[in-house]
Amino acid sequence: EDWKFAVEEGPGDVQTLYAEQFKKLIEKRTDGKVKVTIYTYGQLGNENDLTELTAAGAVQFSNASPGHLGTFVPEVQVLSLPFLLPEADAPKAAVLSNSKALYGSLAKDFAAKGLKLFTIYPEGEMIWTTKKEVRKPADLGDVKFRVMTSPILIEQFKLYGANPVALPWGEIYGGLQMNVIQAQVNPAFFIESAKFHEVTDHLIYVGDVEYTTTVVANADFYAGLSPERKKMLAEVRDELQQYILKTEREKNAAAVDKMRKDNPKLKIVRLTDAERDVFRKRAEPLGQKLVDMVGGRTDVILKELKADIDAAVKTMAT
Ligand code: 6CS
Repeated sequence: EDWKFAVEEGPGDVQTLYAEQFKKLIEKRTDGKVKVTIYTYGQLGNENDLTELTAAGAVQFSNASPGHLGTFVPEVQVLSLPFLLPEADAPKAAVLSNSKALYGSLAKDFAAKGLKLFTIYPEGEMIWTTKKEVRKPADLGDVKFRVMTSPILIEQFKLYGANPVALPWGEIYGGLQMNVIQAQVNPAFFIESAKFHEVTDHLIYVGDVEYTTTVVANADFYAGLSPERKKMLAEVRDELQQYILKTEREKNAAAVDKMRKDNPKLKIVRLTDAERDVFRKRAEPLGQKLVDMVGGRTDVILKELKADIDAAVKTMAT
């Protein structure tokens, strides 16, 4: 048996490291009966192409980050809302790994599109890279800001005062270089590996949102697996949640050090609490906007997710 696993990132990136560890564990546990082949970004298409290929059964597993998947499973955009997920690592990981709102309610919307929601994990704090210092919405007035392709991100950055443009990530470097866009947002490891710090010179830490990704399987493929295979996959999934958290943290920390060395002119800005609160206020209407845009069960999922978040924060604070 051959399982294809397509990721949205390049060699050495977080999603690729996850897929490589997945391959290792699956091949070992099946004594090589299952062979996993990994496809990195661009080999089979861009982010949105990968989701279509998985839903169609041409690949068995892929990463489908909420930042792009909103064009296909609109309800997943609840995960893109800023100032929502817990900030502390433990409750954040707990929600992403186990939330009923996500694996019960939201998973149904995945299933309706032919996708089995396999797991969700964080890839790091989103950091803006810009060509000038940005501390407040007025600084963004003349900034064409690249965002991922989910529609809610356009709304978010409009509320923030920018001029957002949705693009696949393969177009970011050239766009920044040609000054077609002046800013983009991604976790540190990705900024470093895609070299966006060569074509922007400010790293702005806003502290508004975590980059999350989902791993999906083709729904029919998954439904057709034996109970033993499903059990194995569940165990591998749990093992990998720990692995990827550690990996993601290490990679993000190392990337900031490397970027500082590569570009001594790089200016690192962390918004103060007061500056951050201005963006938080701006983002307040976003949840309702999403509910209005998507409809369906989005309001229910969002309410349930907020309850799961509150519960995780409470339990883990004690
Ligand atoms: O900015 C993007 O579109 C890409 N960023 C990351 C961290 N992973 C893949 C995604 O497509």
